[in-house]
Amino acid sequence: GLTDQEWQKVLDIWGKVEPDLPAHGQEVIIRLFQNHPETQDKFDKFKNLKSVDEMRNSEEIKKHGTTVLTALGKILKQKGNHEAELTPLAQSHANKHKIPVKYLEFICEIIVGVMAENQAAAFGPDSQAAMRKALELFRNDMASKYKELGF
Ligand code: 89R
Repeated sequence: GLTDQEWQKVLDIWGKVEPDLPAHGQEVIIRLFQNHPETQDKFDKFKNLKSVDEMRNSEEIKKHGTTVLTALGKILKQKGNHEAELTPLAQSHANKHKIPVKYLEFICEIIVGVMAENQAAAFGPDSQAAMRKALELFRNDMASKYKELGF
């Protein structure tokens, strides 16, 4: 797990991201689709978007990015006691959307990268390390739930 200090760092930096959640979310989804096109194929609603320009102009991408980061923020705020949040998320992402743990790794890495660019001043090495630890915990707990579900 993370220490109280590490959780403090995670929630401090998340507090800086939150006022600008749609912009961060949009960037995360676009970069995910650019760097890992196989992830875009999982979305019926985004399959039609071909160019980065189309993605930038898509309100749906911005909306979905906001949904994803809002959900992630709720999870982070549980400071590891995220059982209630993870159970339905693991169920939908394993059984319905069929999202491998590897894809969760991709998006977590991109989230750290986008935060590092947008929050350079506040997101120092200690904060980055704490955020990576929190996202790793999230992924590990998702992986356990996937296993329970036989995915
Ligand atoms: C949250 C990762 C990921 C992450 C949500 C997160 C409710 C594909 C998070 C639901 C939430 C919340 C929803 C809506 C959702 O057709 O409308 O549980 N995601 C829906 O269904 C990833 C990754 C992929 C992925 C999908 C698809 C849908 C969906 C498809 C349905 C969309 C629709 C990994 C890259 C935050 C907790 C490919 C994470 F933390 F990992 F970033 N989703 N999702 N998601 Fe999610």
